Amino acid sequence: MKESGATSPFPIQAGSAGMPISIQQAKIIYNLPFNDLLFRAQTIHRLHFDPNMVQMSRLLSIKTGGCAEDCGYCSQSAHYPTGLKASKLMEVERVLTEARKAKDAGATRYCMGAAWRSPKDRDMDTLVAMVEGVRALGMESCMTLGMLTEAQAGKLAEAGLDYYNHNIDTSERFYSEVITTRSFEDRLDTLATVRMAGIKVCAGGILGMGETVDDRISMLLTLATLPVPPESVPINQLIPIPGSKLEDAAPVDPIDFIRLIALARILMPTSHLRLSAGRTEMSDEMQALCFFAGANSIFVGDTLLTADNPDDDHDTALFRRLGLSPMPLEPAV
Ligand code: SAM
Ligand code: DTB
Ligand code: SF4
Repeated sequence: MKESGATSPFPIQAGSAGMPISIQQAKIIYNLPFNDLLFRAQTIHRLHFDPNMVQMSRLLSIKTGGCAEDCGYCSQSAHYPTGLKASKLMEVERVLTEARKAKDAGATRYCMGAAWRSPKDRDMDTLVAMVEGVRALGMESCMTLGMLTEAQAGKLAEAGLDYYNHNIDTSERFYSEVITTRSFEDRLDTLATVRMAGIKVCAGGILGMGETVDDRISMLLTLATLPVPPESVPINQLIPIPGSKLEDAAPVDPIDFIRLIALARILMPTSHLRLSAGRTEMSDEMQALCFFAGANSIFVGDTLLTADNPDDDHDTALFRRLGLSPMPLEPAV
């Protein structure tokens, strides 16, 4: 049996690294019969990854709440009455205690997030100590701190920061519907600064904020056509936060979500694709289809930054049911 001919306008590798793809082509791929789309995504996935291995990251909010930005989805923005209590930057030892626990629970990457528009220079030494401490534990380090200057990115790179997370969140067109205190261009500028500093890039977005399917595809194309595509691509399903601007946003159709994961895998064949926020609302069957479509990374542990995530027992059982294993760290070169 072969893939239905009428729906195969492009070779299986269309859109993979080095082959530019238009929004029209991406839409045709996105709209393929579901089985054809997933078959293509899984075929590409297998060229680059062990299909039964999933990378595990653990998040910690090192500075929570009171953020000056007005991101409409966020529990931590000072612009919305979300009821979240703000706190100061955590002490290094507390962060490292939590990182040790995450390592013992199987996470290989430790992601530290701060509710900032950008870090203050006076906090850089503390942040550097956190990165050095996490790396000394033998874990990959990741930070997400908002916009960075070249000097700040340089300091984090020198400390050994492996990844910087900075999401573009949605399409350029829809961006200002979600956030007004910074621009899509600001986001791309920071991504370029991070790349120039030699830090690996983690950049993705959120589905379920009221955007169209075209917005979602456009977001993926922006990521896939960066001068170097992100090594890590988190795809979040909106966790509607009571009090936030997007508290009543309509949920994403699960099939649309899985289609987008498949398209992301086809457009960014060698990136780690993370099934990020929103897994508590996804059935095991939906997550299984996301893994089949090419997702190969998750956040583990019962809390993301401020919101709930499936607990370890649930994920362990899910991995057992699906025959998945934690992806080991690649040996450092
Ligand atoms: N302040 C930094 C920044 O905005 O880059 C870092 C932290 S911020 C919480 C990291 C990312 O988490 C956001 O860019 C967004 O994509 C995701 N996120 C935040 N709140 C979310 C929610 N309620 N549901 C889904 N994803 C969310
Ligand atoms: C990403 O794309 N998702 C993570 C991480 N990068 C920093 C954050 C998800 C946050 C979910 C809402 C919360 O916990 O407050
Ligand atoms: Fe602040 Fe980041 Fe939340 Fe936006 S997403 S309000 S920048 S913590």
